[in-house]
Amino acid sequence: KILVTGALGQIGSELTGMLRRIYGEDKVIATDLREPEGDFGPFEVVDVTNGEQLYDVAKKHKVDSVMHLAALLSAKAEAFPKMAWDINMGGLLNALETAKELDLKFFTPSSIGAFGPSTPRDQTPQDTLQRPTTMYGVNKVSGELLCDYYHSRFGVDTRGVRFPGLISYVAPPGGGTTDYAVEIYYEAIRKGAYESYISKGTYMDMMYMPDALNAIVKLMEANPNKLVHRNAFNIAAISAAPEDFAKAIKKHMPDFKMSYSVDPIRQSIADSWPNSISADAAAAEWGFEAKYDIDRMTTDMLSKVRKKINV
Ligand code: VAH
Repeated sequence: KILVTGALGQIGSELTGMLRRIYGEDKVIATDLREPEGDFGPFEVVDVTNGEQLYDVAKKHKVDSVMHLAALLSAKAEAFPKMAWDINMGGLLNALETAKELDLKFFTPSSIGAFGPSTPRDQTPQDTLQRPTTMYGVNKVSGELLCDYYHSRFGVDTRGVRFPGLISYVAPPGGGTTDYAVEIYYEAIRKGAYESYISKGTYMDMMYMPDALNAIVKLMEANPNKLVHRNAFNIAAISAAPEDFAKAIKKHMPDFKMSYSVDPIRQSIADSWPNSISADAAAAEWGFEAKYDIDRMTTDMLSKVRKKINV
């Protein structure tokens, strides 16, 4: 049985559905700060900064794995750095303590945000300098080290991936820097135009949600003896700048209009991150591969978003 924290978030909402399809609805306990609307399957309200509550729910449902996704993303963390530390690090420590006490398998994501301006920018290697300049990045590097520590010191089976910016249509991202790459599809359908808060020529690694979800399941099912790394594996799919999304959308909507109105805060975060990262270690150690390039993703996103806002 698997406990998911942050189950109503951008990743959590889709991961919960996928895990239930694979392992069975009653095998996945979804948790989040607030009750879901409508029928959502087995669910518990959990505030990950309340360690006792998290432990009690994990024990009550006799889970054997934790997928810890509850966190503040980069832009929100930069606006509320103290709160970000409390949630991102306090929540992680509570989840790791629960995993240690109950001997649970453990997944939590890191991010390309775990790298900083002094990190090699292109095809960033798996093992390299990590001096991020954002609170989110500090949380992600600290989280990677904490998860490795719980593995080496207490034998917890902790595993993680460094996610690129994730693009999806089920639940919106909240407070990220890469959210423009999701908004652009909704605005293209709604208005045939998008004003990007990230400037032209700003490359970041991006990934379509199906590739991200497959990576999580594949890593968690990988043979632990083959893992040289654990927290956290670089994974990558699409290195793109805003104009690349506009170009891909124009293949379907020739009249789509792209404009720019840069947000200095999120631009400075984006500028501190790599242009592209290397997924060599993930491919070698557990067979990671991405299936969606920007054109295949755009075709799917436009049709799914059109259906969702039933245009
Ligand atoms: C964010 N979507 O923008 C997240 C992610 C790599 C970006 O960490 O903060």
